[in-house]
Amino acid sequence: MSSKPILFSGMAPSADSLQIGNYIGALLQWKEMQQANDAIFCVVDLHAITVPQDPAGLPDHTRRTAAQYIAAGIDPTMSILFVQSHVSAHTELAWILNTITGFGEASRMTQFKDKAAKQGTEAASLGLFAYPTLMAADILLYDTNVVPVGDDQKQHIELTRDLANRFNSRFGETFVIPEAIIMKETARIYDLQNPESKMSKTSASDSGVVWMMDEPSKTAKKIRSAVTDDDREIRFDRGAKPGVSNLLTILSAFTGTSVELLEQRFAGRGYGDLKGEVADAVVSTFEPIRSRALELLDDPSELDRILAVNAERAEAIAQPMLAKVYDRVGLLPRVRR
Ligand code: AQP
Repeated sequence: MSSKPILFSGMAPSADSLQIGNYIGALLQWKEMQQANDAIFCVVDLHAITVPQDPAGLPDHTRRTAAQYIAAGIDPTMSILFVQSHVSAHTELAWILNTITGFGEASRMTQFKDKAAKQGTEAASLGLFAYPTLMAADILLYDTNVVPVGDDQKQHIELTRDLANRFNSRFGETFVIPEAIIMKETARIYDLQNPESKMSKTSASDSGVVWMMDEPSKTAKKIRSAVTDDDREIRFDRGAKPGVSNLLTILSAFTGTSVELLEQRFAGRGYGDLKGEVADAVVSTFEPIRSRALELLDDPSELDRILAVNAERAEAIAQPMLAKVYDRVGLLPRVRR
């Protein structure tokens, strides 16, 4: 690696396609940041199994997520793009971090409370509870300087920093303290049918989610059916006009035009025009990404080869860090015969 800052980020393979929020909130930024940083992008499959999931679908979800990273512009020869479970140091470091994490501080993580509430708190797993320490391990293994995340992840990065500082002061200087790069609230995309809720891969209903891997005609139809309001004015107002504001955010992200300029351009025009332009912008961006991802998925052994090469690159950094951590906490090294 060079002298550039080290960047780490990831997404969970929790569906067979990424959605438009993942693209705007993560992939688009990752693609821009991979030039100025030594970037490491992970498909965090071990995070995906912290909630109920279908084991038969997971390998496919994992390959499809990796293919979509590449198709959207992540270069797996420049950046490192790998699957979390392929590098065992992640779970091994997570265990060490669990031993220095307070039960009380882990209990304060709001994402756990939200995700646990979705499935009934009694049914929530210990794995879901320990999600933040696995995430801290993902980040700390690579001497990460920057972690681009949505603002919902801010608390997890704070915990990661606390754990790194705690470990360093208890066992000696070991970890780099990472900084969060918090994506702007304007980069948050809401469900098209329920514009008060965040768009999610695992939304209860499919009708408000725009998938990167959907057929263009399906995508256009969904956008044309987006919920708006009874008013006729095209202006950004998240509180009063969540649907229209969401469409403006999407169009702004896909065209690089500011929301203010879009408001001026659409003055006096109807919602149909706005939806039409959003649909055109999304379809023309997603269509080549979808085709490229399908091409990559047509040759799974080549995709697996890329992931294997990248797992080796990741392991070459992670394994020495884990060995250092084991040494610092006093674990007796295994002698290889
Ligand atoms: N609606 C969104 N708007 C902006 N950014 C979003 N991200 C997700 N949804 C939106 C960003 O995409 C990345 C995905 O991270 P993840 O897969 O680990 O989990 P997530 O944030 O919980 O994403 P989903 O799509 O909602 O997945 P599920 O349904 O599995 O929980 C993050 O960088 C996130 O900020």
